Amino acid sequence: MPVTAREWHLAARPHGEPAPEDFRLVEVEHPDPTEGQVLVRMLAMSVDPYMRGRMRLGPSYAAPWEVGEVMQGGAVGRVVASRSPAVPEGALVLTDAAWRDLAVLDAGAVRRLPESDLPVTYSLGILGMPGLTAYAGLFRVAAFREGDAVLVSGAAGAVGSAAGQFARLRGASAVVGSAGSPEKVAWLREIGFTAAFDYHDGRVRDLLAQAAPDGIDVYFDNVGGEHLEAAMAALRVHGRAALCGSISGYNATEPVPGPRGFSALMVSKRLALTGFLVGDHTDLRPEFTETVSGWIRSGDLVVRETVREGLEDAVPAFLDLLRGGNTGKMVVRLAPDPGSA
Ligand code: NAP
Ligand code: FER
Repeated sequence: MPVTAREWHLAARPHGEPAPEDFRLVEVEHPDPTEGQVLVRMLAMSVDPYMRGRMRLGPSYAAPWEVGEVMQGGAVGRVVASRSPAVPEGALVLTDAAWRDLAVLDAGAVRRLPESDLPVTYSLGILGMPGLTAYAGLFRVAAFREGDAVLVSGAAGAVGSAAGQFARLRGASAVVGSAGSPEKVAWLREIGFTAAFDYHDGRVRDLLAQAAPDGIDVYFDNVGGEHLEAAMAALRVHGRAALCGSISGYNATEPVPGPRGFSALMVSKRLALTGFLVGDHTDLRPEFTETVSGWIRSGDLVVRETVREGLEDAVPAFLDLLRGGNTGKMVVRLAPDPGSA
C-alpha cells in the first residue's frame, strides 16, 4: 500500500544565518518498495554543522542540496517492509536519507546496524560519524601521544566532547576545552577536562594563555578563526593540529581571513596543521567501535545528547545547533522504536 511521507525540502539558499523560511515541510506519496528496495521508518535523525555547507552552491567536498528537493542527512530507522533478503523487515539501519519520516530506499543505500542495548541515537553521535571524527582526528591526524597537552574547541559539542574525553582516557597531561556558555564550561570540568573557558569572556588568546600557561602539544580545531590563531600561538615546538571544522565561519558571506603570522609560526615552531574528512578514515571503524563501546560500558566516557522531538522540530534543532543550543550531540527523535521483528 502506498505511504505518505513527510519531508523537509530546501526552499531557498540562505545568505548568512539560515532562517525557518529557507525550509519547507511537504507531504509526498511513496509507492510500495519494488524488488531490492526497503521501506524505512526513521527513528531518529541527525542535524550537523556540515549541513550549512550543503545549503550553498560552490566548490565543496560534497554536492549541495537542491532547492525544491528533500535534504539529506544521517538517520537510524527500522525496515517496515522489505523486498530485499539482505535487509529484512525489522532490521535496524543507518541511512543518509533523513529529513523525512519514511523513505523507500535501495537496500544498498542502507547499512545494517547490530541490535544493541545502547540508545539507537548513539549511532548518530558517539558511536557514529561524530565519534569516529573525534577518534580519527585525535589519534591519527594529530598523532596524539600519551602525555600531550590538548586543546579542543567546540569542546561541549558532539565531536569536541568526544575528542577531549578520548585524550583524557589515553593519558593526556592536560585537556583544555573552549565552549560558548558558563553551563558548558562547568560541564566540561565535570567530565574531566582539566581546564575550560567560555570564549565570550575575552580574547581567546588571553583565555588560552590563562588556561594553558605552558602551551599545548595538540589542537583539535572545530571552530577556526580566532581560535585557530590563538592555538597557533599556544602550540609548542613540533605541535600538531587536526583541522576538523571551522564553524565560526559557516554563516560568513565572504571568505574568512587566515591566522595572522601563519608562516612565521609554522616555520619557527615546525608545526603540522592537517585538515581531514572523516570519510577518509572509515578503516578505523572496527577499532573505534570496539574501543569507544568499551569506554561507554565501563562508564569511563560520559555521553550526552540534546534530544528534540518530532520532524517539525528538525529545522529549529538545526538552527539552534548553529547557535550553540546543544550540549553533546543534537538529535531529533522521530518515532518510538518498535524493536526488531
Ligand atoms: P557540535 O559541536 O555538536 O555543534 C556545533 C557547535 O558549534 C555549537 O554547539 C556551538 O557551541 C559551536 N559554535 C557555533 N558557532 C560558533 C562560533 N562562532 N564560535 C565557536 N563555536 C561556535 O557539532 P559537531 O557535529 O560536533 O561538529 C563540530 C565541528 O566538527 C564542526 O566544525 C563540524 O563541521 C566539524 N566536523 C568535521 C568533520 C570532518 O570530517 N572534518 C566531521 C564531523 C564534524 P558553543 O556554544 O560552544 O558556541
Ligand atoms: C562535517 C561533517 C562531516 C564536516 C565534514 C564531514 C567539515 C565529512 C564528511 C566526509 O568525510 O565526507 O561537519 O565538516
